[in-house]
Amino acid sequence: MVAELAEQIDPHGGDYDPELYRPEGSAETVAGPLTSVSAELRRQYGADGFLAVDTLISEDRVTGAVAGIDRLISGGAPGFRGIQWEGSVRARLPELDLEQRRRSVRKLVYYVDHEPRLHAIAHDPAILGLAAELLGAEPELFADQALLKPPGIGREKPWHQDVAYFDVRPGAPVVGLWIALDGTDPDNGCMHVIPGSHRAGPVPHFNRRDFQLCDTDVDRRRVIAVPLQPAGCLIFDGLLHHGTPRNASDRRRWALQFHYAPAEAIWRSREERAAYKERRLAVFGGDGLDVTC
Ligand SMILES: O=C(O)CCC(=O)C(=O)O
Repeated sequence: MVAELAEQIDPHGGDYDPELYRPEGSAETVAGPLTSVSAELRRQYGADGFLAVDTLISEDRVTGAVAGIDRLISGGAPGFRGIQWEGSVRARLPELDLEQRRRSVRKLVYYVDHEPRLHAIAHDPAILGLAAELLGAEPELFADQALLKPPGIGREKPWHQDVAYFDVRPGAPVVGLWIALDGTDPDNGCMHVIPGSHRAGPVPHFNRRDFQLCDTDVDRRRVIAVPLQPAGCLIFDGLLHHGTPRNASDRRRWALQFHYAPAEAIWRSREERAAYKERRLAVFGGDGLDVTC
């Protein structure tokens, strides 16, 4: 059975200047698996706003994650509705066969409670331990995504700061983990970051090709690519400027993304959420009313 074709079709996208993703180098990776964050790595994370780890999870976990995503896309998890399709397949969607549909999904959201293999990664004690060390507090998972950027049609994710999208307690630290399930490089849309950009704090975002930084606010001279092998991971501060170019290759580029914040920074009531949202819109801009990363 194929997952129900809900109306979650990506409304964003558009042409962009390739100079926005002309890296001046590639990130150096830390050897994994990483079981704790040394003082030196913590200093590096504080200064750069990210750590790139060459191998964070096991090969079995990668295989299981790919199988889990396949199951979600194929409709094997009754009740799961978190699929967003690439906008460019809108007209052809009803005619696509299963394999074509797999190559047409842009992202999956809020799946951890529908797929045990993905739940196990997001709640792995080693990963929670790293998040705790970087947050300086007990972490809580508050957002989970799989970003599939299909070959040929996967669009750019413009430069942004993740906390511009999240209603967490204002000023609370947020750490994101972006785990590659395939080899990633600039051609298939690997992560690009601006080291140290998180230190300047929140920057206004605007609805353009997505909810994003203004292209003229991107410091193009300091862009670094973060190519990763499968099981590699970018661990990054929620304020870090980052983005990914389109997948111009014929290769798959699947990734998981998990966001953690201190438990006390997660909203627990509608009133609390409304207050956090109001503050977020005041800081990052009113275009961000109903955005998802
Ligand atoms: O995986 C990507 O292409 C971009 C992910 C990202 O930065 C996000 O969704 O916030």
